[in-house]
Amino acid sequence: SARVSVDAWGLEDEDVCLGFVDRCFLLSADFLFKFLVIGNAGTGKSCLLHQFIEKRFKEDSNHTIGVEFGSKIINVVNKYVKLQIWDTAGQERFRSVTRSYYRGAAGALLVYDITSRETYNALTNWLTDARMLASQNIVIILCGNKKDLDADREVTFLEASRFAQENELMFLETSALTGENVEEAFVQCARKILNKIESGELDPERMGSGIQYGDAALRQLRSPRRAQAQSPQECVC
Ligand SMILES: Nc1nc2c(ncn2[C@@H]2O[C@H](COP(=O)(O)OP(=O)(O)OP(=O)(O)O)[C@@H](O)[C@H]2O)c(=O)[nH]1
Ligand SMILES: [Mg+2]
Repeated sequence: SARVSVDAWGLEDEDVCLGFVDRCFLLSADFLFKFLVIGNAGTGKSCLLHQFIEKRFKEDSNHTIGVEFGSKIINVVNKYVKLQIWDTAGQERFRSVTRSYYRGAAGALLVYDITSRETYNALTNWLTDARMLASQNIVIILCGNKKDLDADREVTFLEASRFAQENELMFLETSALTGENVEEAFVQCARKILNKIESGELDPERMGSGIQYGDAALRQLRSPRRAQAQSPQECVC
């Protein structure tokens, strides 16, 4: 079954849960972006998400079963952007479940482990899936995680940056352990999406864009001065 329960909300039904979550998001943000975190098992996807949201390392992280969910508001180029982030299981046996979450994602972190060439070699397959199942326009940042384990490195920075360039990906090496470049990865991806919206390359109103206007943006459209005075404070929920 492709259904998952999202424990944080205590809800079993995926549609009810997502509807509820989306309404909460839209109260305070200018935009809502749907994000995915994908890549082989054990590369540190859940730890990256945890570090981004909680600002600390997730000790004894277990394999993700299906999909987990997190959200955070960030401020990028004077816009409040709510990221709705789906952290997927890397294990092959969950692939059919996780694939059902790709649809309509605006951005993705594609994660490999710099100490494991196997996880790097799998990137092409993950990319094909993301572009086919999410959207051709999905903005992807490649994250070479476990940067703190430089002594055990199996993939050089140069090699991965060439791969990123060839495949039109942004690229950072990150460490979910130390927190290095973790926030940057999410923010750079969101900034690129905002740039594409501003240049007209991405249309938030297109079905399946993975982007929604938040209430803040709608308020601004109706009453620009009032909305500016009521800019939301940074909050995390
Ligand atoms: N040294 C180091 N270890 C890390 C880092 N990120 C994750 N780990 C470790 O790598 C292991 C796997 O981390 P997870 O975040 O659970 O991996 P995952 O990609 O979510 O795995 P799946 O859910 O099975 O797909 C754990 O033992 C973590 O402690 C990092 O940046 N540095
Ligand atoms: Mg995980």
